Amino acid sequence: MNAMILVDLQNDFMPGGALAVAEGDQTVAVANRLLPLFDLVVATQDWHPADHLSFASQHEGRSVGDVVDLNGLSQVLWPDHCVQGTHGAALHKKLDAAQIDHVVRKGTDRHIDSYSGFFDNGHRQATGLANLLRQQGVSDVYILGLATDYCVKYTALDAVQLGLKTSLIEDGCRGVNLKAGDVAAAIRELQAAGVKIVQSQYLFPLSSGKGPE
Ligand code: VGL
Ligand code: ZN
Repeated sequence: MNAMILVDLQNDFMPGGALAVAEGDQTVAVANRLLPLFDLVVATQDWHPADHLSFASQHEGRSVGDVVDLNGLSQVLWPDHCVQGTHGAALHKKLDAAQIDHVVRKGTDRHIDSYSGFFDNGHRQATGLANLLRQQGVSDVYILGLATDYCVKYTALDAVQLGLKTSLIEDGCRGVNLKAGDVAAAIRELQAAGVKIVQSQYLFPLSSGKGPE
């Protein structure tokens, strides 16, 4: 069983959003084109309470981009984003929602961030995504979305660690690049961890054995 994991294709990560990722909206067409290929499609949604402690606004004297200690974990401070129930937290309206089988929400606990779709940043709580994939007999996951250097990266690292055959669809991802080179470094780190880096044009049809793979 193959599953597609769509990471955080939400308005706040799109151009004009609160935590805009350059060209973030270009990932949506890639997603829509690929969705029919998959047995199961899961979308993650960053889903924060309004007072989430990853927001710089919750820390007096701190600014976006600062790094603080949050309950023993290093935490980058972000602008307020993906607040539960807001337009910014909604999935992009052009994403073909009819093809999404499950939505997994993360980052709901004020006290800890959750970049990965599987676990919070301290690996303390699971979101249920691993159980869902196991129940459905998924062996292979293909990941795309936002942002390459944060939520996509940690979702892919957890997937490999869980024993899933994991591919990252590189052209279906865009990154924050808080520091120049962050995206390239994330790709190298994923590759070293055993994630296969693929391009969407070579995924069709998924199991033909054709193409460069
Ligand atoms: C993300 C920063 C904060 C992401 C979410 O989706 O990559 N990045 N929250
Ligand atoms: Zn977030």
